[in-house]
Amino acid sequence: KARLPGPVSAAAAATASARADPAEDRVSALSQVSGVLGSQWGDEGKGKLVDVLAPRFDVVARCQGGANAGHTIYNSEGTKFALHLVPSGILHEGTLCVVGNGAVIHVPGFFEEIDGLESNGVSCDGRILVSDRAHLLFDLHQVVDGLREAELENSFIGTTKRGIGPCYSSKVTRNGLRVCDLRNIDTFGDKLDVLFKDAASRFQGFEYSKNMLKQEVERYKRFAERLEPFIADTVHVLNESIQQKKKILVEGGQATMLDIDFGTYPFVTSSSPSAGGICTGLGIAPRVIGDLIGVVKAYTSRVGSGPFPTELFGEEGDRLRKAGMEFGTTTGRPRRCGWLDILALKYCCQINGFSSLNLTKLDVLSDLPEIKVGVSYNKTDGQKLQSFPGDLDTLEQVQVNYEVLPGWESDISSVRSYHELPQAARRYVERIEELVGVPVHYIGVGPGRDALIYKT
Ligand code: 2SA
Ligand code: GDP
Ligand code: MG
Repeated sequence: KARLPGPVSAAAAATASARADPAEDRVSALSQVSGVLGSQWGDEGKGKLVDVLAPRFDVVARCQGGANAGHTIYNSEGTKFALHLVPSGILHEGTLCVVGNGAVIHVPGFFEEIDGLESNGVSCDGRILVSDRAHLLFDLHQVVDGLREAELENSFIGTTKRGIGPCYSSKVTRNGLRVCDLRNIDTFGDKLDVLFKDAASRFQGFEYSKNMLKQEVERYKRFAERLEPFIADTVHVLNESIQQKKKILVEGGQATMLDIDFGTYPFVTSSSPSAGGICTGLGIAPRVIGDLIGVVKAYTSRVGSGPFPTELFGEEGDRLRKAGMEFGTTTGRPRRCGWLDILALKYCCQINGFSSLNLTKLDVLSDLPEIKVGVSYNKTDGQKLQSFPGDLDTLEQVQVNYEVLPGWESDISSVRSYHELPQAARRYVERIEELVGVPVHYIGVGPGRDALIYKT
């Protein structure tokens, strides 16, 4: 059975012993329920921050998305881990990891991920809870994802083909299967048959036979047994933990610009990666949520299709992609790269009410003689837009107004304190703070755990 957080908060103990360091004090001061959310189009480096903060929390919880997410973290020995559904607190023994009701679970992929972690010496036993209310994502959803993308031809979304959209579609259609359905395998087959038939009636290329259904049910009988120790009423566990003054860190997947409501629809994911997704995806009340940290790359990347006003093409884009090693953590796809977009970032800050920002990958800009920042958009008629447009036709045609800031042209990857950063780098950080109106508390200067500056 999974180990629930004990009566004495591990995070509180760690907090007490960390008091001597003012940077650690900042982390210790984070609210009982805090969150780390993406504030661009994903891959800002959320996983790294969660891994760094996790020792100060009792629980790390995912509230939305599934194995489309790719969170790359490194342990203190420099071993790389690419996490998908498992929360980025898993490397810290004292942290309980929760996958909430708002996430979608591909059970075979989940076990593959656990097996990979275990073979790298990370014990997952009793350390991960999966919500009984979370929806199950089947291989058939992944097949449908591929068929949908093919059908869209040139206007494909550029999904990760992990079945995310089709699984959330089943959820909203109300014929989806949930983790708790694994406990009643007798009716499981009938329910799964409905999903198979749905897909077969919608897509000509979808193969389906009674034998396939039978095989899938048999497979899931075995999975049900292995999954049982992970299954919990996570709404109860999380709310009890809150009552017991345990600290909970929420790990967002994807980002607000990919949010089903606020993102560049339809080029979005099918969940709510912004603040609202925390309540619906975990079953905790809005009033318990305290600090939300927005993670923002010092430039911008996007993987998949859709508008990207500050995108750089040719050599400039290639340079950022190479320096930032911008390739999908889940699919390996090259990420599109461009300048930081302040209008989009301000929009994300409004939606989420970030208390602070983690500016990541500042080191990637080190070679540049000058750095551009997109500060506003003009419409085709020359009028300045007052807010981030919801209408894609408008967004696709905007002209971005840039501010040009001097680069620092020196390696900052070993800098560990804010005042040691070159003046131009500090100017860049402070200009972002001025433009957005939210303080930058953390600055990433490399992928490793230690490559983080606490701006106090
Ligand atoms: P989906 O698969 O239905 O969620 O795809 C819909 C859009 O959401 C984007 N999306 C992502 N964007 C950035 N990073 C993601 N995770 C992986 C990573 C992506 C990868 O960490 O690199 O490996 O390619 C992620 N997941 C979903 C997706 O590109 C579509 O634009
Ligand atoms: P996430 O999805 O937001 O967790 O981000 P990903 O893990 O998909 O992508 C971020 C990539 O940047 C990963 O390979 C990280 O190891 C790396 N990274 C994170 N922070 C920094 C940083 O400050 N500097 C550099 N150079 N790399 C970073
Ligand atoms: Mg990622």
